Amino acid sequence: MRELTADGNAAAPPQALLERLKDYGQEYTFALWDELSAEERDLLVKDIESLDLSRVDRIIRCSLRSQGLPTAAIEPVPESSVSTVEERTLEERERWWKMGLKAISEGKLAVVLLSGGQGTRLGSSDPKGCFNIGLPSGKSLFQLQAERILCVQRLAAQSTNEGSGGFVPIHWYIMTSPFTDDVTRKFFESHKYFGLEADQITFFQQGTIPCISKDGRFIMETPYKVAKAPDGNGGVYSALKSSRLLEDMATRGVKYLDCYGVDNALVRVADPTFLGYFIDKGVASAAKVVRKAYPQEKVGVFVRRGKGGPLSVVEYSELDPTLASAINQETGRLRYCWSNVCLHMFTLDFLNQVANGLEKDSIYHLAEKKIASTHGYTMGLKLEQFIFDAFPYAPSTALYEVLREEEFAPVKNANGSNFDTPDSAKLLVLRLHTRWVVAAGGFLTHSVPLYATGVEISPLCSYSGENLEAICRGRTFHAPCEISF
Ligand code: UD2
Repeated sequence: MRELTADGNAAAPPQALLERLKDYGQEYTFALWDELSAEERDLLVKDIESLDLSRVDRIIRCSLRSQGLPTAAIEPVPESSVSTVEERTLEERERWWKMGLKAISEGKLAVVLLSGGQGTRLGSSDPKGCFNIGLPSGKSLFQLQAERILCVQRLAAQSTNEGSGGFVPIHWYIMTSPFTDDVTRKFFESHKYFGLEADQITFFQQGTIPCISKDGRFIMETPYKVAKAPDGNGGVYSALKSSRLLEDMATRGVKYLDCYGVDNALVRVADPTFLGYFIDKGVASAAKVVRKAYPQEKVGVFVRRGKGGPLSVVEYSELDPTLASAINQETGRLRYCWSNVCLHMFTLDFLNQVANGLEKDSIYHLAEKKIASTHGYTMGLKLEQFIFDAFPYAPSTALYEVLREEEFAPVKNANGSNFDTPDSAKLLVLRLHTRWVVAAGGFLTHSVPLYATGVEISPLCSYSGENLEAICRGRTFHAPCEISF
């Protein structure tokens, strides 16, 4: 049924908008115009007008064109670029810990949480941070991370002005996407920000970008709405810029940003030792790395692009399988063994450079995904920037090895999958905390966590196993339990 305008003519699509769509080969988004009601036509026009068509077109063209082009030759990261656990001295660890706590007590550190991803692989419609991995405390990933911030704030206050009680809140910038924003804000509100001050948390949304077919045409989610997806965790740079939060950080006196992914049950948020190392090295960017466990592990690997080139990361979805399995004949280890685990540190100065520079780099990563469309689910492409796309712009990047059993417990797939599940993450947390209890002179009624449970230590008690003697020495703990103040 064609809608007619007041003067009896069939309401045609706005000509100027249609012409612009034709300039970009996207005019067929109006193909079903005649079948739309007046309200749906209005929604479609508003949806198309919300797009920065020239920017989106440039990104689509550059990204499709770069497909299959030979990438610069890659080489393994020189071992000299990595601070390994083995070579780190107790003196260094203690010095960096103190340096980090001092900088935190001066308000120089803020935290950026990347939490815009959809928990599709986890099988949960809620944001991943809301997920309860089944610890005795039942705490969500958001709560564990909030309490680690509370613990570091207290340690920082104690380290500088003994007993004066005052602490400097660590500002927590939480990036969401349209898919996670509302539920995330409500989750924090309903949990009273897990003991943090509401005004030390700033939520901001990353951008979205149309999903496309292989020939670059917008996929329509409904006859009057273009299918869109979050623009990748690298969307953090343009989101910080467009929300003017880089200025907000400067106003707060922030110099360093600890930037991490939400789906890691062992993440050491605002890690004082990592911060002290970062300050000591005087670099613009740094990343924690773990040794890759096996060739197909779903982690990016750090590489050097070309002789003496900058450090960058090749994502697991883009690494040639033969390179992933290549062995260093001298060491017997994987040639590409230093894994990216989405634990980054940047100076604010560098973030400003990237936020203004990366925008020109319109090559986005393409991921083939099932896209909800007017024809049911259709195979299409999502366009994403990755947070580690910034590393090649850094004048210097330092890599800081950490042990996966202490700091990397990914929560990616639903229980029942072979790896990176809530159960595997829970076990990693319980095994680590069991070691902490024993090291502090405590006893357990079982030596290793039973499959279902074990002994958990609240982040409010201990950040990385310190200060547990008074609580644990000589005591026996029975699983399941959470050791808290
Ligand atoms: C990420 C890393 C990978 C490795 C792995 C380890 C990237 C691009 N890849 O792979 O190298 O470190 O984690 O677990 O970092 N996110 C957003 N917005 C988005 C997409 C993701 O905020 O548009 C967040 C997401 O909420 C999570 C993090 O980024 O906190 C990584 O999630 P992912 O699922 O995109 O990356 P993954 O697990 O494939």
